[in-house]
Amino acid sequence: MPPSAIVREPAAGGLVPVRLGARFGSDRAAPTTLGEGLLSPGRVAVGPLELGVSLESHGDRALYDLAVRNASEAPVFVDSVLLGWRWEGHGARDFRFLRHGWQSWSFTGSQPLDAEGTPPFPSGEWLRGLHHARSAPPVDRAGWHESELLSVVGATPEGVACAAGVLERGGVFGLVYLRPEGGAVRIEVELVLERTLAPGESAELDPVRVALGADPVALLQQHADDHGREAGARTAARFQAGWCTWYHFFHEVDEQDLLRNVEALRTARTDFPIDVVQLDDGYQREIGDWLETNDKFPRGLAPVAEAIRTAGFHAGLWTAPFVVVPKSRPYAAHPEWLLRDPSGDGLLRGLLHPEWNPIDGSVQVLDLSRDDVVEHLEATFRAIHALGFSYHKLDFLYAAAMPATAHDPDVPRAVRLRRGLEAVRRAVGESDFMLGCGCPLGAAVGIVDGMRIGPDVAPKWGVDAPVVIPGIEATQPSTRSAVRSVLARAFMHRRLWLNDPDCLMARTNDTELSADEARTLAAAIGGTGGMLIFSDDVPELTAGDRDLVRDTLELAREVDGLAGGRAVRTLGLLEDEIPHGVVAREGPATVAALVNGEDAAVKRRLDEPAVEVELVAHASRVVREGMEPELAVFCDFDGTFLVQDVGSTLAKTHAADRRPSQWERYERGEITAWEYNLEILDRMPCPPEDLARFLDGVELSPGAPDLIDWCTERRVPFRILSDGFDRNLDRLQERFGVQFDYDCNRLWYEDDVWRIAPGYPNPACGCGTGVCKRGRLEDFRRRHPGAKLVHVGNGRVSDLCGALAADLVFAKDTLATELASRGEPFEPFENLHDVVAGLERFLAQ
Ligand code: 9PG
Repeated sequence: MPPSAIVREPAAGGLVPVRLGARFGSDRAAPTTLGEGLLSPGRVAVGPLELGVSLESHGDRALYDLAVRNASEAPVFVDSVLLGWRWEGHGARDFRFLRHGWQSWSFTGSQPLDAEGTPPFPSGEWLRGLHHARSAPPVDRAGWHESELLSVVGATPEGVACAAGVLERGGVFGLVYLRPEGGAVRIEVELVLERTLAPGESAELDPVRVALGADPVALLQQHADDHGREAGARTAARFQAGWCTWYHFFHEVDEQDLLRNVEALRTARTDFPIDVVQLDDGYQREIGDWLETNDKFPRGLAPVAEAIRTAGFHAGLWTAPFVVVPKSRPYAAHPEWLLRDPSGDGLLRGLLHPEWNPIDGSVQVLDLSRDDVVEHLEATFRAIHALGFSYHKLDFLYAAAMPATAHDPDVPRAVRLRRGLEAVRRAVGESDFMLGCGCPLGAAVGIVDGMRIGPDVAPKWGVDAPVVIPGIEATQPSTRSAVRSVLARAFMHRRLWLNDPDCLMARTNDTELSADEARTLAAAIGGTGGMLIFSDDVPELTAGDRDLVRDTLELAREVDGLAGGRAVRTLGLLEDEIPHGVVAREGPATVAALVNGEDAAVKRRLDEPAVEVELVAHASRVVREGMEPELAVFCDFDGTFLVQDVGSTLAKTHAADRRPSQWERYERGEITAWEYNLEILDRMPCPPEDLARFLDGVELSPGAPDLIDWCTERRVPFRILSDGFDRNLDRLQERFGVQFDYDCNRLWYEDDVWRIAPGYPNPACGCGTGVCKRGRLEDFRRRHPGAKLVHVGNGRVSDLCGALAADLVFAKDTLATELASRGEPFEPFENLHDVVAGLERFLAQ
């Protein structure tokens, strides 16, 4: 093993430092020089610069912290800093590497590490700049392979691999260059800064990480673990299930299409247990005018958000916040807000989009180095949030970071993008869900909750030859390309954010996808455990299509539940351009999706459980083992999981006048439990601070966390069923530091009053509540017929129908009295410690 290696691993050899370098020039416009020094810790002089290198070595991995200082008497433009190693001592000769793309849609898949390097881009610098941090590679990179943000390179039969990358957080763009050199591999990481430093001025750079090991996928997972931790990744959002307008209606979407689907989703809640309804491109007056609608949405956005929310969903809105077209208001009012092209002669074109700009297709880009632009963005998103949208799909984000002439040239491109994302976050608050799309990945870590990790899906497998654009075919909408990136980037899920694999299209009508292809998309989405958003015209779905949506939702949720969503491993990552699938394991549970992205039949195998399947072209197979629960616990919230009853206490304090008479009406059977809720709580004017204060005073029932732990340890599904409200449950989970799945009603604050919507009403049941607990138990039983269902509750209103549908009931208070008077069996309990003890006894029988 090489003695001077900074990272070593018994089988995988060592990484020997080769060079430290910087590209610099006298100013931004001047040609750059590549200066070199030794890659060693300390202060290293490179031309007029002093590079500060600190190295933390941990055996098989190392972290570099870097700073660059202008040690000269004149300003220096720093284009980039680079670090290089030679990977040797592993005995392998034939390598493949992961070419990882710059932004969501850019090509990500494995390729052979041949001697030619990345082929020259065939379609010009501007187009290359849409998918690469650099619109042209430096000439000395000829013969090198290029990957963005990170890469892993490995040799399969030898089982050796090396990962390298930048732990970006919006300071620089990281690039990884690789090339074979005899039996060794040269690996260089380059940090693109593009900033002028005054004499004596210094800049800190995002950290660089390198690691060696036997398994390329494990290396990527550890790399992303460290990246997420260093950059404060937001990985804790609940599983996102939703519906989106785009992949059925595209630009043609109108208010009626949306409302029809909201209604269909509301009435089919049990078939499609989703939370988010997201309106995509097509509603806005012009690109850039996000608060005004076109004539397909004649009433504006407010009624749309209202309709989505009263149907019980979170309202989601698509925007492309950093781009504008000439007909938009910001463009007309503030030409100075726009980025100019790199030469400074004309405006920068962020993309060509004839649907957005029928005149010449050109779309311009806001200059986020300007404070007034940042303020404009913040105001826009404050208004979107105030309209009631709490899920934000932020699209075409790369445009903000394209090479351009900006108002402040020394705000690096990654920082421009970061400033824009931060403005949106400030505006929408901590609890709204931000989804990055068309986004350079590293710069968004720590700000977005979700990230599109592949190109657009399409209702067809490949890209039709006449529309192929040379150099970016792999980024153009196609299900094949989406599947490739979704499988290859699976390791990022819940390490950097929640992965958004793009939408499921389950329809068998109105699509060019074969049944196998639609199922392969579903297997890739479900098997990787990312977000599940489907995009079909709901009333048009056949029973079989609906089953595919439901099954995929279930699969994705299950996989996301394994090892905190971090159990997924890509299969065959470095073997073919399209990986062979994914597998997720925890304890006795295994979920795998075996995928054939090729155009001919292949065999795919799994070791544990031993499975070998022959898959025809574009087909897939989902394998589930050890996933069937034997037991599932459904627990009421108010008065059961919680000591207090939030709803009835609020009613007592804030609707004291109306409460007795409405309760009498309920007792006489004139109104249902949900109608009682509407009478008492809907439009209640209690200030949010009062509600927050009240929630600060409630307590968990003794044993509540133990019950959750007991279930988690035994992989027993645990679910809160509550006729209370999501907002309160969310707040209390945060306050108590506990996490659980729940089905409940919706609550939001709008125009100074509280509004409510039912979660899972069931007119077929006599309970009349917003969440029919019997309905939830029966739905679970249909899908898991072998499981024993446990219900824990205290009330005779919402808990009774659930208790009657369960195999084992823990009851207290009025539920116990009611069951006793009916002669129904139950176990009495005082607190949730008793329930844990009772469950132990039940299992021991
Ligand atoms: C709405 C769509 C959907 C989709 C996004 C994004 O290069 N292009 O011209 C290009 C057009 C559309 C596109 C990606 C690239 O899709 O990913 O989900 O929201 O915008 O216009």
